[in-house]
Amino acid sequence: MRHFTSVQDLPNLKEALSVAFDVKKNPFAHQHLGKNKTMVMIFFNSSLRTRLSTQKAAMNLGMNTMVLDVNAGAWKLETERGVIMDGDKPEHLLEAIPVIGSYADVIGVRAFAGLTDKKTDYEEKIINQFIQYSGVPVVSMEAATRHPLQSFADLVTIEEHKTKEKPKVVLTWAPHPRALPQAVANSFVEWMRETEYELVVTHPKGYELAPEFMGSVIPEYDQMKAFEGADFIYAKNWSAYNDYGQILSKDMSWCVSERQMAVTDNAKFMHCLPVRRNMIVSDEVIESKNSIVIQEAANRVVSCQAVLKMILEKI
Ligand code: AN0
Ligand code: CP
Repeated sequence: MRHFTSVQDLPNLKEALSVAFDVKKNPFAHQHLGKNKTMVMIFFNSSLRTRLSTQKAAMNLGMNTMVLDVNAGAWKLETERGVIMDGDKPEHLLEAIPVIGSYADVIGVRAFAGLTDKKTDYEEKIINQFIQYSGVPVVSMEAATRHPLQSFADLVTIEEHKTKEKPKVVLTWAPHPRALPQAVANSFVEWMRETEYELVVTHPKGYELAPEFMGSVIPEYDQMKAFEGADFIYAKNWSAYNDYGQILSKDMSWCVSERQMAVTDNAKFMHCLPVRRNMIVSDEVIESKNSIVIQEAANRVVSCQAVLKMILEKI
């Protein structure tokens, strides 16, 4: 594997899972792979988990790490070609990328959807330019349409906690005060569709995800019905795809509480974090013994280490 931006980049999902369980058991067994190799992490957006877990994964593999927050201390970057650069952005991405590439053996990039222009976001312009111009392997740390390191960690977490071979996994929309990208939800659906699990997606009308992610999955608009007999509840807010980037509902009845959890089959509760309590999920549910959000976040090291290991083996 050279770049990692989606589940499709993995040579094989089952093998990737076994690499993940192996690095979880033996985190320091492959330090020779990263010796004298440098991971540069570029953040266009904030992060707690991705920032720390990616660094930790790289360090476990013996790599050195460097982190750059583009919006805190670096030159502001112009991303459009052809612009007369007489504004507030002194540097162009087209110089910045190869320069960063010259310092790095692997680059991690976080560049969220702008949520103003669907075409620009869904073409994955920023991360694709890193792939095209950096000369080194590129790992998505959440791009415009996907968050594959998160989905991989989610899959590892479900594999660890499932009590049935084919658990019922429910992705539910929940309200949020700000417009958020569809990336986590898109990616979760994309990864779950690669498994044998029963996947149900529930959201208010208008929040349909892009058809290329949903495939043959039909949304269930009745949240209570979707939750019936579920083994895993995966909550997430996203803004509308069709009315691109819009907030169409703040219906608080979609906030995951004991009322909905009661109709599940003792389901585990998951969320990628950061989560707004009592918007997305009630205090009671996130604090309950069925909440596995911390284990899920811990597995971010595991998914990233598996990905970096597979990349380093090919450098
Ligand atoms: C981001 C999102 O929804 O894409 C990152 C989640 C991992 N969340 C927020 O901006 C709150
Ligand atoms: N889940 C996740 O990616 O968290 P951060 O935004 O804090 O990195």
